[in-house]
Amino acid sequence: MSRAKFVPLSTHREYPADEMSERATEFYRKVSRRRTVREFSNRPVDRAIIDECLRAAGTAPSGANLQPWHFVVITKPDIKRRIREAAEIEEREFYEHRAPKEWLEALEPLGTDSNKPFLETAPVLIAIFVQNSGKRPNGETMKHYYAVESVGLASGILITGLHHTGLATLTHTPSPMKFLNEILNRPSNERPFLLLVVGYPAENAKVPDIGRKSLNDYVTSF
Ligand code: IYR
Repeated sequence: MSRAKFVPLSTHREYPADEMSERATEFYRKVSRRRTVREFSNRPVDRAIIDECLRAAGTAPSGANLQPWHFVVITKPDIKRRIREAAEIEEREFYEHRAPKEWLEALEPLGTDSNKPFLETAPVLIAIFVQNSGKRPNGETMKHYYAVESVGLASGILITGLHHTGLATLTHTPSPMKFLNEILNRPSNERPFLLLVVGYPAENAKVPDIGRKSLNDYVTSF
């Protein structure tokens, strides 16, 4: 016999058809204003806002509802400095030796390099970890299914929530990021997924002049 327990779906809302298209357009307009920002102000951000956005992230769908994510919120200057130092070591290696020419060419329009001052300037860093396994209540280890996909979905909601709130983000992926486990004291079943840089853009911040594909370039229909 199944041990599944069901409750009525009480949270779904339906809207009149014209309101549905307005809502879709309004949401698209809102999210299309998001830009990845690399120049941050040092203005502090209210921790309660970060927590609320993290609550939103925690609503993401996940494989078998195992919610295989962990978020570390970093605001302490000495921890940010250690992360910057470790990230820049990896990034120098990446830009000077490890990255194939093709990769560097793909990055050219973004104007990135191995200097990561935003890791200290921005008021908040959120290190996002994937838990490849977890613990049952009895302490046994259990596998997490679609863990990476699930954390990707949660991260997308987090980025969208922060943008909706009026904050800017940078999805930063120094590679490899194992140093985050050491600095942040995370266990070995957790793998760093993303280092999200969060804050207000610097005054007169600039972003690369790059575009987005149009719908026809990334959608086919049957
Ligand atoms: N991690 C490096 C390189 C980099 C890689 C990708 I893929 C980007 O979209 C942007 C940068 C860096 O952060 O500079």
